[in-house]
Amino acid sequence: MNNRIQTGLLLLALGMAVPAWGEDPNWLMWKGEVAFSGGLDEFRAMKILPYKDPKQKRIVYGDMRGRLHILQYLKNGFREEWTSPNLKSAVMEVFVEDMDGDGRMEIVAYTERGKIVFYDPEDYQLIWQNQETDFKAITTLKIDDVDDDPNKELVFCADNRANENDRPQYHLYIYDGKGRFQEWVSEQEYPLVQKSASVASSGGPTDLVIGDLDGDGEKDIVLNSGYVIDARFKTVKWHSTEPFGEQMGLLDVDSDGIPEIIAQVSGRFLKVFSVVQRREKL
Ligand SMILES: [Ca+2]
Ligand SMILES: [Ca+2]
Ligand SMILES: [Ca+2]
Ligand SMILES: [Ca+2]
Repeated sequence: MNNRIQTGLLLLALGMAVPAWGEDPNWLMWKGEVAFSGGLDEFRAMKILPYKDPKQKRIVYGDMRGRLHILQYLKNGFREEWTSPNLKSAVMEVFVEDMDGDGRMEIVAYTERGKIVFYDPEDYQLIWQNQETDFKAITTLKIDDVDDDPNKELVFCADNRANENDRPQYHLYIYDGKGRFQEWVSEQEYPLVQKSASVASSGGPTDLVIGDLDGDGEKDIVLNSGYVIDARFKTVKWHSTEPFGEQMGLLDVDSDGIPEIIAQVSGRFLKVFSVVQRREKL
């Protein structure tokens, strides 16, 4: 989760107005012509798409039928400017990031069934997509710079079982954002085990956040299944027996210079976890 979204989540939690991705708060108001409302600015599969001409307003979103859409705001409202080919399963999330550090943004999206695509936001050409056979599913993905090279990385959890009939095997992956190759995959599996009344069900982690959670100067990857993994050395820093929540943000609530995990459970309630103290902070 990037800092802007973390800030947005916090402000939302505090009941304050949420700025639009940290940019000009009036941006989303379309100068009074059209207003976003409800949870739109929290949606993961919808982003504002900057344009060379800042007067041009565009939005990119992915739908659950597997297509990306780009809307352009003209005088009288939105016009659909482009639709992607069918990506074959629900779009989980859309990002607008400069993955290779060349100063130009790319549209990055991933689907429920494990397809990752990069599109050029100027001419809408496909820049890259992964092999269809790579993954059975991707359950969460974030973009951050977690190593020494200046490119951004894709950090994600994916089910890489070979056959549909095998049990799911959720591993953590790091892909280089420029070369778009696999830099690392965890040996360990990271399932999310959820216990309700009597049954325990297992799936993949549904959220991850990245930050230095123990103050050693190295970024850590937090999976909502309860794992904190050093992004450089790939060691497990903490395994909480309790999952953290469905959605997470990072905030230093006690001003010791090290952020805590703010986790949302049951769709709205917040818990705070300290990685330093390896426990829920009460
Ligand atoms: Ca770029
Ligand atoms: Ca990097
Ligand atoms: Ca650390
Ligand atoms: Ca702290």
